[in-house]
Amino acid sequence: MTSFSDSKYVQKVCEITQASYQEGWDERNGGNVSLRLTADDVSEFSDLNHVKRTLDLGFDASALAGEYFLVTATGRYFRNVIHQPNLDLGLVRITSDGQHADLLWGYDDGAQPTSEFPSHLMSHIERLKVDANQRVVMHCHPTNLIALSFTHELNEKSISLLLWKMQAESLVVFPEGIGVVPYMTPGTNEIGQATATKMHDFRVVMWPHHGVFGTGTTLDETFGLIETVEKAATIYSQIGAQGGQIKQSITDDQLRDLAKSFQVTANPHFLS
Ligand code: 2HA
Ligand code: ZN
Repeated sequence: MTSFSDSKYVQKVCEITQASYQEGWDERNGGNVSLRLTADDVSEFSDLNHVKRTLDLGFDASALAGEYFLVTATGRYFRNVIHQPNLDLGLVRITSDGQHADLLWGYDDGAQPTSEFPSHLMSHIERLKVDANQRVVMHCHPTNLIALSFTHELNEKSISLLLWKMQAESLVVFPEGIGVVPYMTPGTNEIGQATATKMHDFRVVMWPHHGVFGTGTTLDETFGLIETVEKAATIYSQIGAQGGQIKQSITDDQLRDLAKSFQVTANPHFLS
């Protein structure tokens, strides 16, 4: 029997948090990640039989009762996770009443899950309704997307069209576009609910003047989604740096051709 510390799950969360930090998206304690695991996934590990602590969730997560989450700790730094995963990560199991989480591994020096854990769980619940393979929620602070939330109207259609037109990959990677919630206080159940509501239609949601929430079936896919959104926002920033005059761009018709060619369905509310 292997120890969970040596698992591919811990390894991959270490890799992704470090990559996100290197991108500049996780200053200080910015950002958080959760990876959903099933009883089957964790059954091979010998060191998960003891409940170390029980944590209060502060909302009803009964839709996820019995599910496991490997999640970053509150106040900890993405920069450090790779060096001390047993301190900065924890594996929890949602209790049968949905009100608590049993800690089975990690948070060795007394840490707690991220302040955004309710938001993560609410997004997991919502994405699972549309995709049974939903596994990952990732929050971080990509600089150019945040900048865009100051200079551009906070309108899902126009931001999605803008990001789609910044590079041909965008529409292929997020054909549903990007959701946008109003500016709200982080760490609250209210922003969690607003984000989760958007997750019914989108896998990626902008938090204006703060960052982004991305979801997906794997850590690589979720990271790649955020990476693609941020790349498009970066190109927009660079256009500004080159004077801001757009002389030619991808047209709506070319977006339609792209969708057809890559067999994706562009959000019909944004591109008819
Ligand atoms: O984890 O990014 O939004 C720190 C944050 C809160
Ligand atoms: Zn944040």
